Amino acid sequence: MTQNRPKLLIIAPAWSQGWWGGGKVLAPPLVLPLLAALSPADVDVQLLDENVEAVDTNADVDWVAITCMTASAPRAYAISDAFRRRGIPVVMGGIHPTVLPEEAAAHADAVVIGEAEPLWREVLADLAASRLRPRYRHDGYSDLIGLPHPRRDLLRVDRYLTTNVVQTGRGCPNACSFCTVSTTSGRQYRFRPIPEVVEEVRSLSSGWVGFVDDNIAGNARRAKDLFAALIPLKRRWIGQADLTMARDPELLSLAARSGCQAMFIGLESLSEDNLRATHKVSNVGTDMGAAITTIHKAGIEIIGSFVLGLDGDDCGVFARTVEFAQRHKLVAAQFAVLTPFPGTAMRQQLDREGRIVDHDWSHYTMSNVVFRPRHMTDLELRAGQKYVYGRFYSLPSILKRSFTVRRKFLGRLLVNLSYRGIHRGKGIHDRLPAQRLPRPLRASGAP
Ligand code: B12
Ligand code: SF4
Repeated sequence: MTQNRPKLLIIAPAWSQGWWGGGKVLAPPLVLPLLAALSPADVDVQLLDENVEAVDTNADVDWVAITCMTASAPRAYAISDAFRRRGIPVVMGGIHPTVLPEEAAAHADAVVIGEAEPLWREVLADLAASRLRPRYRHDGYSDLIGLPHPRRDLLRVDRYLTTNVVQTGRGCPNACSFCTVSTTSGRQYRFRPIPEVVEEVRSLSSGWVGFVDDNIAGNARRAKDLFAALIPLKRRWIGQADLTMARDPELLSLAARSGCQAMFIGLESLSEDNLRATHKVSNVGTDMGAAITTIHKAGIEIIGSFVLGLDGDDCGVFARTVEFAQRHKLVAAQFAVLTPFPGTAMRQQLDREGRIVDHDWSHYTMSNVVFRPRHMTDLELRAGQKYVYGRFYSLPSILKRSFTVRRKFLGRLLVNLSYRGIHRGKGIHDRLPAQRLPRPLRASGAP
């Protein structure tokens, strides 16, 4: 140790695509300022998000901690190896090491399996006493009571569109087969006490707030209490929810009155068979178009998320999906290539069927095809995603969707132009071979 206050560098490694253009990134990974806040005051913490700042593996630090998602795992391992070659101990945690601790252990002095809250101080105490263990695991999940406010002051605030990211709860009772959340965060909602959330939101700098809960409206009673408590704060916010919120007018009204501008909603697939097969229970049997209209009428925009390449999809899925997204005037949309993340039921299924063809985690970005689709080729799936993005974020489509809600025209336009920038500019389709749309897209009637 170089001095009395050990220097801890906490790193979020970059993933291959980056996430936002124009020199700024949408938002920081919440885990960075959260880990800083959980650290004792006698540790000198520095945060580094490689998406906005380069990592210097010769930095003058005593300890390194790295958070890791699947797409950033190879980069995390490379950074870790470089620090460890200098004899600096590295602790690794996050979704990917939690699901694959043995793999991460080959690149770290310690792997934290699961949530940091119950373990982090013990890890740091062991680092200080030079008795780090190779694994730290806490059975169960933290109760989310009394969490410290994340140390947003340690972030490069100038590099983000906002640092106002807040989590009010964790866990999800559903188990969609393509999703990691129920594996890593548990199948029960856990909620922070509402007064603590309100206090944190009140403490934030001006501007909009992003709630990173997987489904902020999943438990209607709690959501109503939360939204009611947020109303006096007069903040504008964006969150994630599911379509079931359309069934509850009171919930919708409270969400809108509390400042909800838009919800990121997993629409996933227009095929009922796909929804059933992937256990997307919140959408099964739902008239998605009607639900979208109801949410829009409450004054809440929808950023839709779709998965392409599910087993029920043929090449007609591309035109159908983008037409639906345009017809229902989604303010923005993400069209992900099905990606079998480790720890998901989808991966187990595709593995059993011998259909996983690419094991390079850096390709697990939802814009590469790493498995063999059932009713199309991998090239068709990649080209199909490119076609969908190109059509949804074409200027005529943007203008058509933006003009619909008069008072929100400018906001819609800006959001769309940013997304257009991401999908056209900075690499999301860089690896797609230049070629014309494949046969089935033409057959599906796509222009
Ligand atoms: C908000 C969010 C985003 C935001 C913000 C991302 C950002 N800058 O952080 C946006 C929309 C930009 C986004 C983008 C993407 N996301 Co995202 N995202 C989320 C979401 C909903 C919440 C993440 C969050 O902030 N959680 C709160 C923090 C506090 O939790 P945490 O990071 O898990 O950390 C806890 C533990 O894991 C652990 N821990 C984590 N790291 C470490 C490190 C150490 C040392 C220790 C001790 C402990 C520890 O302790 C923490 C506290 O308990 C999650 C779903 C989820 N529930 O995790 C998906 C999720 C993480 N995203 C996912 C994906 C795939 C992506 C994209 C690749 C999608 C895409 N193609 O665009 C990109 C990649 C972006 C990137 N690498 O930065 C997947 C990851 C799957 C996987 N196996 O990797 C998830 C799990 C969603 C899912 N349904 O499967 N995402
Ligand atoms: S996709 Fe959404 S509803 Fe399904 S398990 Fe993941 S977080 Fe829950």
